[in-house]
Amino acid sequence: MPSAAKHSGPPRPSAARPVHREFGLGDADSLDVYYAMLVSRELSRAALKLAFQGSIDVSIPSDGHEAAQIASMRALRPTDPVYLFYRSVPAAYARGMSAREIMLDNFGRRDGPSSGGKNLAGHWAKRELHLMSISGSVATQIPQAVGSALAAKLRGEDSVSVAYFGDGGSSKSDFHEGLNFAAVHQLPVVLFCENNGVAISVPFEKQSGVARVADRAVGYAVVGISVDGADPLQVFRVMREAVDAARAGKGPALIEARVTRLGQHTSQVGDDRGPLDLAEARRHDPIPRFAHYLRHHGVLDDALEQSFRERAAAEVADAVEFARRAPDPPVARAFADVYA
Ligand SMILES: Cc1ncc(C[n+]2csc(CCOP(=O)(O)OP(=O)(O)O)c2C)c(N)n1
Repeated sequence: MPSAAKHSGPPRPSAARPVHREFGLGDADSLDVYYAMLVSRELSRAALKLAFQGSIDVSIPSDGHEAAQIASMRALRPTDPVYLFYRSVPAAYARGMSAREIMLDNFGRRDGPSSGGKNLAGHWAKRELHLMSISGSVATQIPQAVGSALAAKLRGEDSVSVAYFGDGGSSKSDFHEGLNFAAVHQLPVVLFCENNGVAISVPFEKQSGVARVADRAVGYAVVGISVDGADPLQVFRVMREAVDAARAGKGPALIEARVTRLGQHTSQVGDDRGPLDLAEARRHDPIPRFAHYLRHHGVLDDALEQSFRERAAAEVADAVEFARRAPDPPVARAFADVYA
């Protein structure tokens, strides 16, 4: 198993060998991942600014979580059912939600795919992309993903369901019940925990008797893997193994991607980690790390980096202006799609 989940010490050096090809990601795939990381960071920063300006209600920064989400999504088929959580903009973008759609949801507009502007932003969903509708109650998406895996097994389909959640979510009964049920019935589901070491402000040590989320897998007799979530290549490798095994009928897996939350919890909840901790945290930023790796192996150079950054900024600026001008949901539809 990889070493300590602690967010301290220098970042690991880039792999000496170009492992991305070995892991099944070509040069173009790796650049796609890198570009999606850049757009996600721009989306996160733009949404935070819009929230501070009062243009949108809330934003949930994903800075630091990009590599874990984008690389893990790439290990799935486009039809595998995915249950995201509020910090999942990079995963939603990787699955195919456009920057414009994400901004429509941030602004609560009529054409936002998640809820047509009727839910709070952060409940990322789009039926056509098999991104399932989720609830704001932490970890409730876990038993839902497990249930959809049971449905797939009963129907003889070969899909793999995935639930994304945080370390705080792994303290909920939903996690334990879901994992146990998945293990008992050997269901094709992967539970993907983004462990950023803190649930709003409660450190993982104060909510867990085990050092790592992945350690909990032993108690349910499922595969548990802890991986450096700032390394998209390692995340892709372990996720693909888990997804392939689940699809082949070998049962569920629990993956813990150790990440650092580089921003605050949400636009509404400030950061109570001290300035020194934040300075240390920034050393684990997945974007410069992956850029360094790609440059080292001749996949990325100055010109490409510059054009990617300009394209990502333009894509997000366009999305903000598009969503700013988009129509609100009509009052007449206030009670449409609502259970009586
Ligand atoms: C059942 C429930 N309890 C409390 C909350 C309030 N809440 C929202 S986010 C959050 C923190 C969850 O932390 P974690 O799962 O580690 O994810 P992170 O925000 O760190 O990505 C809490 C407690 C909630 N939404 N649902």
